[in-house]
Amino acid sequence: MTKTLAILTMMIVGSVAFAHSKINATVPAHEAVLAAAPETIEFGFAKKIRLIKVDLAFSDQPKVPLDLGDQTSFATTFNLPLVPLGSGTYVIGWRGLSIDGHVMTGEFMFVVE
Ligand SMILES: [Cu+2]
Repeated sequence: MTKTLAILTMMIVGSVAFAHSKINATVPAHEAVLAAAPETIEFGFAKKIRLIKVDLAFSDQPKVPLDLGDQTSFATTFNLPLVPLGSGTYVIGWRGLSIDGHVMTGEFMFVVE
């Protein structure tokens, strides 16, 4: 567990490229270790962005896209339902557009024990 977490953390720190509006806060918090999987994930930005895509990589499984529902307009906070998959590592990747049309991407992750 600890080794996996360390490797993932390095991967995330190395790949995150924030431009424009930085991600403010995520629920669960980045690198949180939880007793149970959350039913929703939430993430927020200092300035409005428009989400293009959010996906979930669960442990060693391939990425699957998450349903954005009606959250496709410019906003500062997004809240998406999460299908609980049990114990493992959840990496949430997002891609969005800033107000000026530039693409922004990022990731955050948490672990369910
Ligand atoms: Cu720009």
